[in-house]
Amino acid sequence: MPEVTRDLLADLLDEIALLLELKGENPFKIRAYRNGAEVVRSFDGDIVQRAKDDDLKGIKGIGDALQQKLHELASTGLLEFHQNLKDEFPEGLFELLELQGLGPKKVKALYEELAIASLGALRRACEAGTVGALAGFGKKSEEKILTAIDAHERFSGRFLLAAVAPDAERILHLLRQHPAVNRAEIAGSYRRGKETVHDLDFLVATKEPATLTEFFARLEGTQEVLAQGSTKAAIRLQSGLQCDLRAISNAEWPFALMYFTGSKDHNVELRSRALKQKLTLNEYHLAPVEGAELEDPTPKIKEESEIYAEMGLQYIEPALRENRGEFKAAEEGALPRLVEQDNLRGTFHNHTTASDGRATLEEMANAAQELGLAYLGISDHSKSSFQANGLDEERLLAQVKAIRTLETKFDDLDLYAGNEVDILRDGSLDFDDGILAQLDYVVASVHASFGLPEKEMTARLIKAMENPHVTMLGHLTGRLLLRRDPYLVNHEKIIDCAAETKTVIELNCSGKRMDMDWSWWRRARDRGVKCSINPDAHNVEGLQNLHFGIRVARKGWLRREDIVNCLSAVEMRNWLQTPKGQRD
Ligand code: DGT
Ligand code: CA
Ligand code: CA
Ligand code: ZN
Repeated sequence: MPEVTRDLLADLLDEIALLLELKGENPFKIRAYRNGAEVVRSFDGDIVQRAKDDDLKGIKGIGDALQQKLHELASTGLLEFHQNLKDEFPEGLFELLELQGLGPKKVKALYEELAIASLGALRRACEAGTVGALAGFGKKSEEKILTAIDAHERFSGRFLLAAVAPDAERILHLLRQHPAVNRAEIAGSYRRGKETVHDLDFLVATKEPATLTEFFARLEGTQEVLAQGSTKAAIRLQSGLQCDLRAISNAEWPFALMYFTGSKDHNVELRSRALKQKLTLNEYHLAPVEGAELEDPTPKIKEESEIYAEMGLQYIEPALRENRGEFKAAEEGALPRLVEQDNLRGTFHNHTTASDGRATLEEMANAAQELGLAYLGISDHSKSSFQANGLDEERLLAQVKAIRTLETKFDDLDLYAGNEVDILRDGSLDFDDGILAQLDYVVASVHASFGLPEKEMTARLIKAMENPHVTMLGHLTGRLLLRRDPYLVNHEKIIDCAAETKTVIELNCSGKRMDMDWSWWRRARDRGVKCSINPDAHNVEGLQNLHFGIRVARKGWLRREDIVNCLSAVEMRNWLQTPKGQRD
């Protein structure tokens, strides 16, 4: 039985709503399930236990039918109603629902009119023009569907760092607790802090490799054992994520850790540097090439860092191992001292129930304090983001007042009143300067008109950055990882303008964004642009994403001094009070 969690209950209700929509059921019934999912997600209390105990009476938004289903699901891990509903449709239909822009109504039409129930069939039908001929579709939506299928193929099989982290750390912990394990680590893209990963690469040093592959194949949460041998195993988790295990000896540990951490490009360069020193380097050892006479014998290597030392290099942190200049810097002793988790003092860009957040101002402030932050900025949406319940002038000013009042109740947490103000199509802002001047800071973001050509989009952002009240640029490209491509912007020009206007660029570390991308930060840093690591939190848990933000900042070569929210509380107050153009 899968572990029953709040998310599982809520997701299942959402899935039922979707299935009912596919069936063409009555909209009220569908809405009841959607609402129910929302109630479960935000319920203040142990909803799972109450569902198990069949104690859901009187919870607003959960009627009799839902109570009974939640109880069945929570107590057995399964729901017959859901299973039966699902069995009415072919499996491939659910893949179609994952396509961007293709809702249940359209999927239903494609299935009923054209018997399309797989991505392949849909692609062929679009290419043959049969979809465009269908009522409610047309040439344009046919093209859109093809683009969505392309995107789906490009993204499929990858997972968000933030989404895999709980499983990753859980399994790592179990491996480390195993009595036969000397060392365990997750190598690969996860260790390098990539924002998405294809699979997880576990390594253990042990004298009993077969015991460990056996143990690994039996881990809880495993859906399928893909391979199990004497030193290697691979499993697929219920989430679909593949996990590999390699069991090696203590002596091989540093070499295997280096090799399987990658990246491949980094390994290739490292190995070719070894060869120039008449050494062979692979996942097992560092040794003289055959027949080579070396002046100094290669010492016994126990740690990964000693491999780099032996090659005359500074230790290269996993985050930097992408062969993007780290070797040259390591050779010159010029690697940056990367920012660390506990350097972070506060954060901006967080939402509350005033717009589309799920936690109140008080709840967010309490959570920030519990996390040990010294300051918290609140920036709800502005009025043009009506889909997100954006604030108008009046509500915004009332919120500022509420923030000022609440602030007096905290001794060791500074609250800052900001706004995530929409950058309108022409680059003007959603509030006039008189309003913006009353805020402590402003995050400016694009939430509409994504389709502008690069030149116009860049000019639009530049115009916003030139406003003296705009403290920082929010989620630069609007990308949603694995779902929506970035809109077109000229990063070089934006970075130059940020440097000139002293506009901070946000590293939006919401798990699905990680925007601006890590690959641009080194350039920004070298131009003197500052970064603000912001979780774009829409609930209390969202603040936890700051951890991932630090990992990605490290990947972007950022140091503590490059990140404004590493400033102390006092420094931050001064910084915000300094006119934008005079900040350093
Ligand atoms: P991923 O899984 O796509 O997110 O990215 P990685 O980097 O985790 O890639 P993965 O799991 O295929 O392999 C883990 C590491 O193993 C990779 O970063 C470097 C090393 N590796 C794999 N294949 C090769 C190879 O053909 N040559 C070299 N030099 N290294 C390899
Ligand atoms: Ca991997
Ligand atoms: Ca792998
Ligand atoms: Zn936003």
